[in-house]
Amino acid sequence: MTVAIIMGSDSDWKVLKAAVDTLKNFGVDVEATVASAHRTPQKVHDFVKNSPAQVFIAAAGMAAHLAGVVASLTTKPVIGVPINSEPFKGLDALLSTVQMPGGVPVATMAVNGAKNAALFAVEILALKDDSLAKKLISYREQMAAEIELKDKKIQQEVSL
Ligand code: RP5
Repeated sequence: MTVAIIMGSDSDWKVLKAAVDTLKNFGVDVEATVASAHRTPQKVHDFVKNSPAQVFIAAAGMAAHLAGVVASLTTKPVIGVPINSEPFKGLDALLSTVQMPGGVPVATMAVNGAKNAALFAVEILALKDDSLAKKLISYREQMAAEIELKDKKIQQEVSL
């Protein structure tokens, strides 16, 4: 398994599915599990210590300590995804995830930024994988082409 996704609750899955889909589209092996820094700390510990993954994505909402705890257990790159939840709309999770003490970094994405977490993981893996690097270039080119199409449609609307 190349990328491991850990989410604090099954309620986070609706956000994390985008990360799994994106990684699969790039042909990257991925596994995903529910494990909570607060509710199942031993499971988080055992999972991280036993995982062969090269990159971890850790996602949680509210007092989101999961990514930080995962980072404390490994020297592999950890990408944090703060999850939007009531009543603070993800700001609580964003600050809990991003404000790591010096020495234990977490690469924190936007609130609900699961797709970018997957892309960032692919970028890390692509440093040592030419075929993944080429796929990333194609992905960016396709994205730019789609924007150009959208721009053409707007130009048509404007000139009507
Ligand atoms: C966090 O608390 C989870 O990551 C989730 O985002 C949030 C709410 O969890 P549930 O009450 O939905 O299980 O630990």
